Amino acid sequence: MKPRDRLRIAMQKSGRLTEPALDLLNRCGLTFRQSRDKLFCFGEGEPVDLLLVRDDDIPGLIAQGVCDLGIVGRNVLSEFKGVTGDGAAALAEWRPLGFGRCRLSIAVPQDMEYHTPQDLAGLRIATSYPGLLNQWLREKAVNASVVTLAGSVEIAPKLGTADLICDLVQSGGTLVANQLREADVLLQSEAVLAGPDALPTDERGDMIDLLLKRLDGVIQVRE
Ligand code: PRT
Ligand code: ZN
Repeated sequence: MKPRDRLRIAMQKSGRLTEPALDLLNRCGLTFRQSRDKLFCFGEGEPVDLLLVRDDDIPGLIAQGVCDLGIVGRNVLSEFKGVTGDGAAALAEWRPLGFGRCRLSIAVPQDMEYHTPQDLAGLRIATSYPGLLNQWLREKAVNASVVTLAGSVEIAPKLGTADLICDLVQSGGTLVANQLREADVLLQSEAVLAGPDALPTDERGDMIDLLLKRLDGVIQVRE
């Protein structure tokens, strides 16, 4: 791939992370010519542009070198790293960003007993995070079957396609509405600045250093 002289950051086009991510970049002194309907947002002052995509595509875009950095949930980054193995997965979490907080949890029907992960043996667990769930089950030496669903995971027990779920939880409202309760936590998540393990050594590397310094200032002021 041809080296680029402008930094390219991938972020969610439309979703929970969009507004807070833009707000954070603005507070780092970065402004963009707004073209929200488009894929690309051109930076006005500094040589930094945005690529607006689905959050699930962000780790892959960084791994392929299409983007230098990305703002994405730790849940999405960790799932990508686990599933793709090494090589392409040489991605790092450069900074936690303090928004988009949630957790990836096991949730069981309200009347099901749960004391330890071993209680899940032989059961079917619906999730959109098969990589993280399988890793956790392996660590806990539990033999359960993982049912991968792209969305609406919380209705799987009611539909009978799974016995319980492993999904993102924030307020817990979705679980209550579906007669489920949080039983165990696999991962505490928030939005993170993701990038390659080794940062570029050209002008883009200098730009990333500057951005990290500004981010640290902004995050410290907020804490
Ligand atoms: O279109 P695209 O693929 O980009 O968007 P998306 O629908 O996949 O993502 P989006 O915008 O829903 O979430 C983006 C990121 O926000 C996630 O990857 C998480 O890192 C973070 N985040 C924070 C959440 C939540 N909180 C959250 N509550 N992502 C999803 N939820 C969902 C959860 O899946 C469940 O359905 O909200 C429901 C639970 O919320 P509570 O409050 O009822 O517990
Ligand atoms: Zn998504």
